[in-house]
Amino acid sequence: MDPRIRDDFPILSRTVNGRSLVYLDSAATSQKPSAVIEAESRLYRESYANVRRGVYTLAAEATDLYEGARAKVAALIGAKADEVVFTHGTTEALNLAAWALGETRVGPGDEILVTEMEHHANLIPWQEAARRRGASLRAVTVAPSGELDLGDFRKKLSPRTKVVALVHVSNVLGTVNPVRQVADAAHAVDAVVVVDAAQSVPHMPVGMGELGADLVAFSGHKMLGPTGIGVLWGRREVLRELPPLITGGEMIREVWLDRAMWDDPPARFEGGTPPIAQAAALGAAVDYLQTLGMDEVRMHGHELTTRALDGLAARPYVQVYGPRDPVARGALVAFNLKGIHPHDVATLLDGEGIAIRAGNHCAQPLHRRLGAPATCRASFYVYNTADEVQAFLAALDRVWKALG
Ligand code: C6P
Repeated sequence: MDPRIRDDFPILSRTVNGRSLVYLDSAATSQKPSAVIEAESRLYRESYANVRRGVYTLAAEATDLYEGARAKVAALIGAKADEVVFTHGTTEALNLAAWALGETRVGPGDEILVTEMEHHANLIPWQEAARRRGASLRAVTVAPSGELDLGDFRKKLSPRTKVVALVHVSNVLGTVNPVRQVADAAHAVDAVVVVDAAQSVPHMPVGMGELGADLVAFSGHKMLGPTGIGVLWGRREVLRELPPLITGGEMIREVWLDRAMWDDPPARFEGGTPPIAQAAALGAAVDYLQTLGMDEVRMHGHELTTRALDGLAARPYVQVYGPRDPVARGALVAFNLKGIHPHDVATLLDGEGIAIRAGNHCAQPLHRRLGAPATCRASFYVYNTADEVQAFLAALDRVWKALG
């Protein structure tokens, strides 16, 4: 990756605590290039109106930008535009999936299968669906290697399984799960496959055809786009059979006083005024990523993660979580400094202008399995450099010297 792209990200030129900012928390949310900031602001300045409602010029322009963003997202993930539902983020997309599948596919005695490495966003909606429908929730074990225990998955998958919901890339372990393999087995028992792609779509080429899932969720803000917009992609036949979670304006075909007829997807799932400027900005983020090339984005993440993993492995005071092989990983590493609380590590790094995340990363059951209530996590994106990884590793040595 050409390091000159850093100039595209205004925030990277600021200092934090008197030092140059080293932002290593892109798994939480990514920074934004000027093109994205400008696209959002331009829509408000030049073409702002509500979408899909007005016949006047501004409304048509705003609608074109909104629908244009949908087409760009679809192209990025190898999908058709009408399979892309805009939501407010991964969490909302997964709540929609869990609610709608609960209504249509899950009943008393059925099972929903998740994994122990799920972010709460892909766990709690399924707990609720199971509770509401009198079904049970089961979880595939995570092996000590940080990978899914596929033997356990095969054992737990049965004709009672109606939904298999799993994360593509774990936001803690970095593990890249074999979604295709899981999906093929799940489809063999007629289960619907839902994938949380919040940490994969921003970092690697992900084609919906090859992935093999039925519903896939991700967020704009982790892929250089703004907050407040996300995506639920669904196979056309699957989306068509699902009821909406949010009802109201613009998601209906016809309304009577006592009933209503839903519109077709994606409009069916986009009740109310959608995130219009955010969609335009997400379109700009997709353009930016496409210009870099998703293969290049993945390679860069892989390079930095390899450096970080090598550096951490060389430090006996560090415990790393997740697969050792960087090829089996997304662009993030969770770790602990032995005997030191992760918040202390993150606070001392912040003193040097280095931003990492510390905590349970919204994955408490996984942390319980790891035997660590919390971890530190460094995550990388297109604007990070090898020098920053080096600065981070050197700062860890100073933390260890101070507190170890
Ligand atoms: N993980 C992290 O620091 P939202 O907040 O809806 O955009 O995304 C939720 C979400 C769902 N699944 C995975 C795998 C995720 O990583 C996230 C967001 C952030 O790890 C914030 S907790």
